[in-house]
Amino acid sequence: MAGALALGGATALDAAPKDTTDWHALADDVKAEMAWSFDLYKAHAWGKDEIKPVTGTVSSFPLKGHHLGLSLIEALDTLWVMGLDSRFQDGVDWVKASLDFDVDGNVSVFETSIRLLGGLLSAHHACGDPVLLAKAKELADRLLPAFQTPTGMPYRLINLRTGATSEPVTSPADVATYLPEWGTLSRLTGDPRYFATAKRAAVAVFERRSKLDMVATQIDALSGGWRSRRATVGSYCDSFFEYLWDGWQLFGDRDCKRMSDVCTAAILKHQQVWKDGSLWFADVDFETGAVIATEQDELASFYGGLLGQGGAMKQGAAYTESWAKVQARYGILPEGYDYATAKPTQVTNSLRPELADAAFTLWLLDRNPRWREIGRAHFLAMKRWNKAEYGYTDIADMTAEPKRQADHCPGYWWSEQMKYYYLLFSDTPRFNYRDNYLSTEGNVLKGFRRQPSGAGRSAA
Ligand code: DMJ
Repeated sequence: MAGALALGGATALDAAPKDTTDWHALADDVKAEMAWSFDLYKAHAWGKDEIKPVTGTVSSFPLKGHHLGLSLIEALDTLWVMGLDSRFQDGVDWVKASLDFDVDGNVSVFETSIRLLGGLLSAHHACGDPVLLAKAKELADRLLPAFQTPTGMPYRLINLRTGATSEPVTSPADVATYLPEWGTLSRLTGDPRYFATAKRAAVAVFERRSKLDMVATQIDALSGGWRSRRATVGSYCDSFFEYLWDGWQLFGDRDCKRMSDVCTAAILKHQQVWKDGSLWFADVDFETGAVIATEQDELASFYGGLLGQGGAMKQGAAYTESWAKVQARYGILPEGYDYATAKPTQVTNSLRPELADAAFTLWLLDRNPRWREIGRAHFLAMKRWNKAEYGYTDIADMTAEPKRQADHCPGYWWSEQMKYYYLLFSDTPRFNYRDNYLSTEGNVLKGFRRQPSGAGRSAA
């Protein structure tokens, strides 16, 4: 079935046996797993950042040793779109009664924004409660001083209470993954500073691109100088590219569209590698285009969806199929994979959502059933290998037989793949499948439909 869409015409898709999957029953299964996991989180880790699904203990993130209810906040809009309304309300009530950002500790500006700020905004989009918006605004105001640099690019870390900043050496993803959340905040509050700050940071990265129109993984927010030469679509650069497109998709910002087009053209020109019929994107020197590495981050597997959104559907479909082949071979993707040797380079998997993200994004674009199949395989493998006594966990070794579990459930699990699966399979009337926006963290900032519960499904 590989490349069914990309190759066009008569393909393996035509010859495939008729799919008899009951997609809505599969969606109900996803919803049941979400409810089961959330109830365990509530019983053993309520208000904590992360549950450890093997031991039933907890871990904190993004603060060290202090909890902000990360998993609960990340779960909110997923619970809502699944119609798990009483659990959604329990979470909202906790936020209103207990969430306090006045903590003397350092957080990653990027992680805090995509996860907590984005989680609060998507929950607000779901129910309209003004307290959620007020909390989101308070958090953004605590993060804003990080952007006070000569370049407009933020420091990587900020102290939530004092506003003290640290770690000016940062990455394009850390610098420029703000526009959808911060632009939404500007729209909702009428204060233009959030959008302007986020856009200035994104433009600052773009303006420092090389003559090949490429950016690298590390940059100094104070001097604006590059601290690396490696261009990649994986970790450190991934969501920079994503949010350029998203600034256009969500706000119609033409500068964002232009920047996105320029970056995509350079990636397709200098990084595209076809090997044995599969498409990969090499890491290259951002000034010369010379190949530096053939290793791929699993994180890069989201990129097929982004290419499809930007109009490069052939490459987007092919790249997603490349990762789907690895999934078919191992069940669970490795955190690192070398396309030259066709072997994992890192055997862990941090309960990653990226391939499900790409499948859902491509399905929104063309409704090719192939993307549902990839999402189904991702979900069923997760159920088989990642399920533990107290929820879903990372994998320590995906090559071991049976696969060896770690003991950690990242916050994004609650916001990302569980939502992608459900939206991919359910045809829920709570979501507008034609006009919507999901952030890099899977937070829905546009496209929820509030309507009476019990309304039937429709594939609108
Ligand atoms: C998520 O937190 C976001 O998608 C981020 O942009 C990178 N990937 C992680 C999940 O793997």
